[in-house]
Amino acid sequence: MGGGLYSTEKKDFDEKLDLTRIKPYGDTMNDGKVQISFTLPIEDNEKAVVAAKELANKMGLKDPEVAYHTALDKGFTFFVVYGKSLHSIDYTKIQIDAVEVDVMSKEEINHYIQDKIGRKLVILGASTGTDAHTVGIDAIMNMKGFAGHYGLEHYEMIEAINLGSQVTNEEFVKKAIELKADVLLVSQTVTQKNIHLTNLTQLVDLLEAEGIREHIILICGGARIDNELAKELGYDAGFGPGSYAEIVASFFIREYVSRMELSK
Ligand code: B12
Repeated sequence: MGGGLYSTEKKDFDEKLDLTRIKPYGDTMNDGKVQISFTLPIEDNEKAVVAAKELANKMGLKDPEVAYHTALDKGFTFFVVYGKSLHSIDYTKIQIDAVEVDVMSKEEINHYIQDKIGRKLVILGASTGTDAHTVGIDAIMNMKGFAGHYGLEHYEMIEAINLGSQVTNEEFVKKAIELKADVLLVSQTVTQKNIHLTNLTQLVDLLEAEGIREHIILICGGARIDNELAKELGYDAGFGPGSYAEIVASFFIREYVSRMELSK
């Protein structure tokens, strides 16, 4: 009888999860199987396939196989390579500086602002600098929100003003002063040789020069932003993919109230 439900046959693959030595999971635990893709500036032919395997080997993939290759243009070939990563990491040693938020519902947020602050909070947001990506800031701020989560414009106790994209830091700061904003939300899709990181720090410098940095809760977000990076750049918090209005609002209302209490 073959290996059925009651089989005692020894399996020829690993089944044990060891968090101190985790590896990619392909077909079975710890097999290290990964798939990577890249483009090489060479013609698509048999020699190119050997080149791609050799490169994958140097990247630390054992027994690489070219699963797919196609010419992108003259002199350019795209590859998908499958192979076995030899490396592992100790997951138990990883420490991250994530924003710890006890997420409230929209109703709880409105009540919290009403009870503890007693007025609407003014939230000003934009995609700043040259950044033309608006979908992220719209997801957090616009009435309909994102993936079934209403945006800040839907909250009665929040005055949400979304300036859209390509707003210069100067315009943004001017508007923040004019509207007496309590919270600034900056969306930034970090692209093109990190120019957007420079733009983020320039905003901090401008707020400091205007003497309003410490009176404002300054938050940034975007696909390549996390809390650690945001703090390094001088922000109070940073939010990446998977963020929704209620997560961000739960953070800034508590932050606002704790600052109010500290200044008493
Ligand atoms: C749509 C799009 C565009 C559109 C934007 C139109 C518009 N009105 O927004 C256009 C065509 C203009 C565009 C242009 C460019 N793009 Co584009 N674009 C995209 C695309 C396809 C989708 C982005 C998107 O809308 N995501 C959906 C939103 C909901 O996700 P999100 O932004 O991450 O937002 C979430 C979180 O990050 C967070 N969040 C975001 N902002 C904020 C702000 C705050 C305060 C908070 C709390 C949270 C938060 O909450 C959101 C919801 O969970 C992505 C690829 C992809 N599939 O992601 C590329 C992508 C972002 N673009 C890219 C690039 C390179 C460009 C260009 C530089 C291309 C070029 N060479 O011209 C230009 C730059 C133009 C410019 N001046 O900025 C790259 C960025 C690469 C990188 N990160 O290293 C990507 C990843 C494509 C790629 N794979 O190469 N793009």
